[in-house]
Amino acid sequence: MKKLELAIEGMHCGACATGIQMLVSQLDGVQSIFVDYKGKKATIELDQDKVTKEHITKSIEELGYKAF
Ligand SMILES: [Cu+2]
Repeated sequence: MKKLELAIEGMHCGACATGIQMLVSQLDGVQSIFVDYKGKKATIELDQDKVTKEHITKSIEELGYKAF
């Protein structure tokens, strides 16, 4: 299991953070995610054999935010 921190741009309220959390937590291989709206970042625990950082950032970008 790997811990990953992502910076997220484009969130304008707490609901944005919750929406990202809900989406990413449903991805196969994601063990946990916490999105910090004020800190503009996400902390994710993932199984590297099942999901890549690229897949997660792409999913977040499809919601209309920028993740890197
Ligand atoms: Cu919002």
